[in-house]
Amino acid sequence: MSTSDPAPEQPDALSSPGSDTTWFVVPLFNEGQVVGDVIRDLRTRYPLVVCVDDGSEDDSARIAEEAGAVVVRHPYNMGQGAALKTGIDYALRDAAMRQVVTFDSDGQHRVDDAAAMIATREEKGVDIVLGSRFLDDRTRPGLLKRAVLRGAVLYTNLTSGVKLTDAHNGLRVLGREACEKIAIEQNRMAHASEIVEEIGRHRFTVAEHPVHIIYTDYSRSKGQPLLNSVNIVIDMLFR
Ligand SMILES: Nc1nc2c(ncn2[C@@H]2O[C@H](COP(=O)(O)OP(=O)(O)O)[C@@H](O)[C@H]2O)c(=O)[nH]1
Ligand SMILES: [Mg+2]
Repeated sequence: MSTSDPAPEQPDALSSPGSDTTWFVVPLFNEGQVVGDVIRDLRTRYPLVVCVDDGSEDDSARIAEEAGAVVVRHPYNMGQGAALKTGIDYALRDAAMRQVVTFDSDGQHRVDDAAAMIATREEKGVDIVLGSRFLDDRTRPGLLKRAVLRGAVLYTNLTSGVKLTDAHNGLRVLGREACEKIAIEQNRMAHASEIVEEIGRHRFTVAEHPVHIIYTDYSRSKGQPLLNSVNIVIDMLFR
């Protein structure tokens, strides 16, 4: 940021319960069009935000930084799984951190849902709260995407022993112990199934929480192509 730019507005750190002990980990790859609004919106309630920029070719990193996030940069594109690992490791360096929220940078996640999930973790006393777009009817993914996501859930429920309704939802709240123990080795999109398998392996307690994933023309044009589910299966089989 140049010295002539105004200092970023300081959000009220007490505005949401847990805001001083919760780090938002935000994977970032070529989202310059939207990431500034996403980070500003988030930081009105949760000031601790780390974006992991993963070799973006646009000005995503600069925009995220100007919006007030800490930005950690990978030297080249390593994948969303690798970015989450980097962001969680960063958050673990804060001794006061009690939980991490993984939150997308493309505007598909709602801060209200994250806040409700943080409250649920507290109320239920569980290690982890996972977002699910299939617990209510707010999210409309389209028939084919719905079928692929359902297939992913069946597969992950079988391999992990954890019974979920949505296995590939990027909105999660992970308590500190889960952050310390869950090993993410799948650099790319198979990390979502891997996280659920790790939850099963460590026997962490889990609650699901309904979330609204917002599908826009922007998110559809940029998001993971359905064909990528084939790559995910291959990644999982040959790890
Ligand atoms: N760091 C990093 N983030 C990524 C990568 N690919 C996607 N993302 C981010 O991860 C989030 C979800 O990715 P997206 O492609 O929208 O997946 P979808 O919503 O499941 O279709 C978004 O915030 C992206 O910016 C990547 O290779 N590296
Ligand atoms: Mg997306």
